[in-house]
Amino acid sequence: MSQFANYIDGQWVEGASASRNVNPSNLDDIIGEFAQADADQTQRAISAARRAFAQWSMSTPQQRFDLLDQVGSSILARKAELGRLLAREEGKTLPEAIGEVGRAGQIFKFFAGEALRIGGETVPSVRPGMTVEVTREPLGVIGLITPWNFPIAIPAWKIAPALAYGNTVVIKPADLVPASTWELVRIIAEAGAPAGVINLVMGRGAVVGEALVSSPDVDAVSFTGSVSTGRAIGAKCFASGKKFQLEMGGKNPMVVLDDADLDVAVEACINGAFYSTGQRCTASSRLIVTEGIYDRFIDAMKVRMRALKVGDALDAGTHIGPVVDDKQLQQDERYIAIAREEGGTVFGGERIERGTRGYFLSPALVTDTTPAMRINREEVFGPVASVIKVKDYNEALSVANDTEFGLSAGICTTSLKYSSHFRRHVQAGMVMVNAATAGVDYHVPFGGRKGSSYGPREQGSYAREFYTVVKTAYVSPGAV
Ligand code: UN1
Repeated sequence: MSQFANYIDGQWVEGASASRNVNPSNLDDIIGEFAQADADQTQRAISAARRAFAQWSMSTPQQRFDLLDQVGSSILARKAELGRLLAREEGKTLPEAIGEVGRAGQIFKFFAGEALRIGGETVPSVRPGMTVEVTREPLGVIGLITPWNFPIAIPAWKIAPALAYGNTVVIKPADLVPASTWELVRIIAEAGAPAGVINLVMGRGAVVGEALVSSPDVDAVSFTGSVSTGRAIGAKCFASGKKFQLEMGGKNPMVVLDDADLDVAVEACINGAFYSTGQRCTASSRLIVTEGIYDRFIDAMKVRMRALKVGDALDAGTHIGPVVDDKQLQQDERYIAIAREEGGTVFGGERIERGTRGYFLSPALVTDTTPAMRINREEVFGPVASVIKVKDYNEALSVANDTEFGLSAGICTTSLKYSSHFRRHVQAGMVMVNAATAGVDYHVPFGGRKGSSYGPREQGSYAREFYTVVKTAYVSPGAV
């Protein structure tokens, strides 16, 4: 069986121990043994990143462009193979996984260009003879902590801007799915990143994550994951004076109005709620439907849901892969049970047997729910969507905003009036009109409001807000 090592200061280093990466579609398929770093090894990675920062922060935009562009090309050239690995370790379907790898490649291409576009401003001073110059500088050593649901795209959208703007990186991928990030780091190393510029420390949050957030040598932490972990990380970063950025949960509403095109609405809801096994922080988990279309919508959803094939992520024709692991499967089932106890009616949501041992769950639609029920307040992170019936647009909007989250929101309507009003008044970082709440572009800002996010946006040119620091210089010609 393969052994996958940590990458520290330009060297592959065995971990203090190892952990097994298992295919959730087939528990007999072991992807490999992955090194587990301890606090000491994590500290060595941080020190290496600190040493490398001196040079990398002074590298030319051309050097950064060349590295990131090469990484992007290598990822894109290996899209099919890396997609297969990703589908095997995480359980999203092969087309979804290949799509995610493609997105990672494009992100590196985008940030290669950004390295050339850092720029700055020169502003006339209010004082005679003085000039003011506003520039951006790299921040330092960035600690990255990434989740299991996008094992290559999320590491890519944190590593690429970090390096493009002259920072060095220590990344801890999710313990459950380290293989895709391991391959990504190998690609970056082989593309010629100098020793210490990128470091990989795999292992548990309580050990590696803890060492990253508490080290005084880490200047900033970018985290994507759950609300509880994110808040704990934020508190520790604040206490040790680090800059931090948190992308956390969602309870994203999808409003379906009477005037919606029914086919468009059903497709958007099926995709947003159930694709990628609903394991996206952008998933449409609350379907808010006005009464005139309600019955037709529910009937059409059930017809579409019956036609969805749940199965092995690698099988052609699978629409929904397995749940990522046993713990998540139990959480999905617990929420389905809670929804029933609170008065909901559940369609689907059953464990399914397939030819292999895996975590297969049919998609669940919970009707007869009210906004106060836990199924409408807490993130499940599985193929489970609830439906809330409302009278009209106004009630739909107020239910949509009745949540502590604010990541993504959608509306299906043919009305310009309602779609315009919704775009302006829904409290979310991203709004989709006649499209799923999940599945975003790679070159525009990503992030949410309220309890979903903290700190500047990720992705697109907005990423520079987090990955650089601004310097304001006052320049006088001196005595003339
Ligand atoms: C998408 O919907 O395309 O963890 C991306 C997540 C998000 C990424 C979603 N950070 O689900």
